Amino acid sequence: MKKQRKFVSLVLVILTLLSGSCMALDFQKYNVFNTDSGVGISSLSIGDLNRDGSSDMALGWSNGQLWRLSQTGTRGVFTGNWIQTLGAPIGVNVADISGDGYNDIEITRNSDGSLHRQYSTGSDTFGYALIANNGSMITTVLGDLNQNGKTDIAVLRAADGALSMRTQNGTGGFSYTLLGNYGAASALAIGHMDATRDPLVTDVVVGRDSGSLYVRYQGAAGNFTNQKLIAEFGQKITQVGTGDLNADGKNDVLVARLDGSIYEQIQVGSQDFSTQNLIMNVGQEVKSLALGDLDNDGLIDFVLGRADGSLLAEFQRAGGTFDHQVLSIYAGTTITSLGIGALDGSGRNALAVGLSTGAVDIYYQIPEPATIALLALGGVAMIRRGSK
Ligand SMILES: [Ca+2]
Ligand SMILES: [Ca+2]
Ligand SMILES: [Ca+2]
Ligand SMILES: [Ca+2]
Repeated sequence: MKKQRKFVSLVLVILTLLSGSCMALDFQKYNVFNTDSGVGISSLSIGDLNRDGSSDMALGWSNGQLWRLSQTGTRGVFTGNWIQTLGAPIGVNVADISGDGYNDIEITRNSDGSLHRQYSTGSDTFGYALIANNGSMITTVLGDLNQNGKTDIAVLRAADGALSMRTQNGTGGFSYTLLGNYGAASALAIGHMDATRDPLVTDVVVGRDSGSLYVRYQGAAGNFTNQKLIAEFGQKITQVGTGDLNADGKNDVLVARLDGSIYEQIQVGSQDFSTQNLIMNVGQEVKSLALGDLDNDGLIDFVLGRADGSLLAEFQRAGGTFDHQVLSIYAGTTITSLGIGALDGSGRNALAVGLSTGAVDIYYQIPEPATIALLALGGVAMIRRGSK
């Protein structure tokens, strides 16, 4: 009798899990790191940094320390290593920018706009150099900007909107090119923004403080003279991102305006982003934004950190609609940085969140229903054997 009740309750648990998972995605939250007290996380970026094939994280601290967190074989457990200190809040990006096939760390220092690098020199060693000094705060994005398959650096200086690129020469050096000036601007993204062209052609998106949104299209390799005004938003564009937001195979532009309005500019044809939709208004400034497929259904989602510390996920569904989910509320805290990537051995994406309190939290997807059912069936079989 007792064993039968156990079996029935197990079946009920399975049914509950299955029905619950249809509505909202469940996440398992781990606090994986904390800085020294009083020091915040200013940035994070995901990528393999110790050449073992598993993704790690570069972390920037608000006091300028650079750390790397390496994934272990256990979900939610990372090893932390200090790399260097640059004395002021820093931004970090992980990608191969030396051209040897291994990920490096690109670093920007907010106080003077200086651009630095730590090149991977071994399984867990790095070599430092200053790349350039830009004089005041910059935003940078990494991507191939001259159609040679090697990752370059796009640089936007906030104060005067000077947009430049540093293209890597494949042996660790960079060539500098000024692309244009935008006045005050800090929203920058890159992407393949004209689907009629070769996929290697990457374009640059700039959002100005005045609210103007531009795409600078790449013509011949590394030539960005062709600029198009896409839309006017009437107030500061705080964040931009690129990705296919309606599953038609063409990249679109996601825009966050200072008042919390989130828009999409849909690519409707070659160099044509004339369809604009307001996706939502979150009512406050968006402090951080990440695009990626957070639920592994093949459709690009986005996650944002609102000024009041709310962590919101928008899951793309068929037809280009979005399911809204509040993942957490970090009251009184700024969500400074977000990253989407595979951060355990499950092969499924997770969300990494960097906070002004100094904490780094990771939201892992709980196993999908099929996996739960298989595990549960194993459990049922064991109970049956035991009851004989
Ligand atoms: Ca690794
Ligand atoms: Ca390149
Ligand atoms: Ca699209
Ligand atoms: Ca998705």
